[in-house]
Amino acid sequence: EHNLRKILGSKFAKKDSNKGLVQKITEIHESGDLDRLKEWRADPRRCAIMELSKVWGIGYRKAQTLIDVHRIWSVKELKVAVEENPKLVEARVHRTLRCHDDLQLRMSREEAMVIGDRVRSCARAVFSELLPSHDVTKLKVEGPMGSFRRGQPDCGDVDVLVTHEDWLDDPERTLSLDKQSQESSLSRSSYARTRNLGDEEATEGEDPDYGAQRSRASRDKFLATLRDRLHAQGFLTDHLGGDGFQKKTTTVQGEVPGAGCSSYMGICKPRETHRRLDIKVYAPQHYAYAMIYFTGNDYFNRSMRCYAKACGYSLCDKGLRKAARSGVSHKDGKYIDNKVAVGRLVVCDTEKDVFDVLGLDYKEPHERNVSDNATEVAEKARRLFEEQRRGGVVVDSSDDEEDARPAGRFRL
Ligand code: DCP
Ligand code: MG
Repeated sequence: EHNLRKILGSKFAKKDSNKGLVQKITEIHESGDLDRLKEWRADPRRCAIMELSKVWGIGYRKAQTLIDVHRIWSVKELKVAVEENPKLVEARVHRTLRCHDDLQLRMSREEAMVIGDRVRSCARAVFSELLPSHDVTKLKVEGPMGSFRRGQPDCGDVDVLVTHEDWLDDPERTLSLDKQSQESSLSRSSYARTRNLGDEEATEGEDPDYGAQRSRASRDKFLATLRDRLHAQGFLTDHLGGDGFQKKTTTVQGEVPGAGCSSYMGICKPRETHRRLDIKVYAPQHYAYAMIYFTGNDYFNRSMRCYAKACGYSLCDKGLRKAARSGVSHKDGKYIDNKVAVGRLVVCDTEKDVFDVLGLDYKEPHERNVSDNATEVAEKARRLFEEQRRGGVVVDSSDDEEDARPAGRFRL
C-alpha cells in the first residue's frame, strides 16, 4: 500500500473518490486478475455489447436495444437480420456493416502508402482545376499520418492532412509579431486585403469574418470535389454518415468563426479489402498542430497536452493558446469549466516550433510510440505542477495529472 501511494501520489490515493480504483489496483497486483473483470468477461450480454458497438455508427445504447428488443447478439446475426429488415439500423450503418469485417483488419505499410499516394495525386489535380491562380506546388498533402508516420509495421486506417498557405483564416498572422500582441491593431481593411483562397471578389470593408468564411468555403469545396472524384474513380466506396463530412465543426475559442478544419470520413478499396480513410483540410496556421495531433500516439498527445496545461497553455489540433484557469474544476461533484480565457494562437510553422515554444526536446515521429505515462514529457509536467504547489500557487492539478495517464483503452 505504501508503494502504491508512492506511485499514485499520496493526494490521489487518499482521495475518497479514488478508493475504488486503488482497491482494484491492489487486487490486480495481488491476484493477477480482477474478479469484476472476470464476471464481465463471462457476461454474454456485455460481450455482445462490445462486439456490436464495434460497428461504425452503433453505440452503447443502440447495441442494448438490438440485444434486448431484437434479440440480436452478434454482428453475424445483425447482418442476417438487416437483410430481412433494413430498417433495423440506419441506412449508413447498413452500408458500413457490409464491409465491417474488412475494417477490423490491419493493413501493411505498403498498402497504406498506396492509399496516401492516390489521395495526394488526386488532390493536386483537383486543386489545379479548382484554383488555377494559386500555386499547386505549395499544396501540402501529408499522409498516411498516425501509426504509419511513427514507423509502425502495420496500420489500422489512413489519415491524410491537407493545407495550402493561401487558405489562411487569420489575416493578422501576416502582420508583424509586434502587431500581433496589440489586439486592437486589427482593422477591417486588413481583413479585406488578405489573400484568401476563393476570396478574389472580396471587397474592402467587408465583414471581418468574411475572409475566414471564404477560406472555409473554398476548403469545403475542394474536399467535396476530391471526394466525388475519388468516388467516381471507384476508389472510395462509401462515405460515413451520408456525405462523409463531419457535421460538428467546432471553432476554437478566440478564433474567427469558420476557422475549424474541413473533415471527410470514408471507406476506400485500394485492393480487395475495404479500408478506412480520413482526409482533413486545415487552415495553414493550424497545420503544425494538426501534424502533431495526427501523428500521435494518443499517449504521447495526452502527455504533451498535460505539459502545455502545466505551462498555462491549452493545446489541441488547432493550436496552442494561453489559457487562464480559475483553478477549480470540480464542485459538489459537478464539473465546472475551469478555462476562463483563451489567448491568441501562438504562431508555429513546423512541429519543431511547437516543441521549441513549449521548451521540450523535439521528438521524431518514431520516438512518439510511447506506451505509458512514464515519458519525459509527462514527468516534466508533474514536476512543474509540484513546483507551482510548493511556490504557493493554488493549482488543482489532480485532474491535470490524470491527463498524463493513458486514455481508457479497454472499454467494458
Ligand atoms: N488521437 C488522439 N486521441 C484520440 C484518438 C486519436 O490523440 N482519442 C490521435 C493520435 C493518433 C492519431 O490521432 O495517433 C490517429 O488516430 P488513429 O486512431 O488512427 O491511431 P493510430 O494511427 O495511432 O493507430 P492505428 O494504426 O490503429 O490507426
Ligand atoms: Mg491510424
